Amino acid sequence: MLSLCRDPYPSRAINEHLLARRHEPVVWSETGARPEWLSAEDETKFAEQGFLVLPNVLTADEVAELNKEMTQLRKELTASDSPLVLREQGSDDILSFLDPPSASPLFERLARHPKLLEFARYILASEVYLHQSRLNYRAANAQEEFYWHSDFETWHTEDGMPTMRALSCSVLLTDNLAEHAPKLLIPGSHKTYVGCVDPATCPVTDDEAAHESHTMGQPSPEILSLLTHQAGEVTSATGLAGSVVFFDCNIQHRSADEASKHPRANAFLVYNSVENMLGAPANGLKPRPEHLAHREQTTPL
Ligand code: 6CS
Ligand code: FE
Repeated sequence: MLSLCRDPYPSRAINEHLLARRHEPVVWSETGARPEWLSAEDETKFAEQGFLVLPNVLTADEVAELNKEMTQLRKELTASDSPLVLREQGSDDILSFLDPPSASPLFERLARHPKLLEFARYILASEVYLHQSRLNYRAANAQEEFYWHSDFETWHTEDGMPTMRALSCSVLLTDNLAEHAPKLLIPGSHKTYVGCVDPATCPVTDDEAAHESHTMGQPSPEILSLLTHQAGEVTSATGLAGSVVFFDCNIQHRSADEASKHPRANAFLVYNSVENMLGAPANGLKPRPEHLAHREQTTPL
């Protein structure tokens, strides 16, 4: 008897946007095993909203040390044509540096920060490894290019990540307050999976806000207004340098509309459960390179 292995989270090889119920819990552990520094209220906030801002995870000295390291890395990489360096569109400004732990013992140590690992192991109820990491730097007045999306939609479709058993940590290396054009989020949107049409086959709707440069994995304006209506608001994850913003892998987020006159930087670390190793990408896609989606470097941290 042939069993149809239907993908519960189809995307891009579909001819209209779709909504699917999330099949997995947000918090995989039993509450009893919660780290002593994580309050029941913060756990509930993460489960319900899909994100949590934890202040003062790093000391001012640790932040200063990481900023110094980041400046050094940016200097070394300015002229580099390495695929690990992503540049601003139309300029040479470095936008992101992929896999910073591979180039810097300081960022390698950051990826093993006890609080990050304790949170990830608790929420994902297993040992974890780094699926991807990047050092994001936004120069003052730089316009970001990310329209609404779920990272899980990319990681499931392009990297073959089976289930929603991964989470991201944005370690703020500079203040990230309202005036810094912080990332926007739709609270609660992590509970619904949005399958997106491929704009190449079905042009993105005339929603002028849809940023050209990042077109894959964009929900339709109708679905976005539904999710925003359910949430009651669009919010942003703000915090001072040294804070960590934890995100569920499936929360809808985008970069702010307006640029900021302040530079801002964060280390973005994606922890995946060792029970959720990458399989084949969807739709016959070729696997992305190791520095975007770890298939070999999967030793538990
Ligand atoms: O392609 C990725 O994996 C990345 N893309 C976006 C738009 N967000 C996070 C993720 O690192
Ligand atoms: Fe993203």
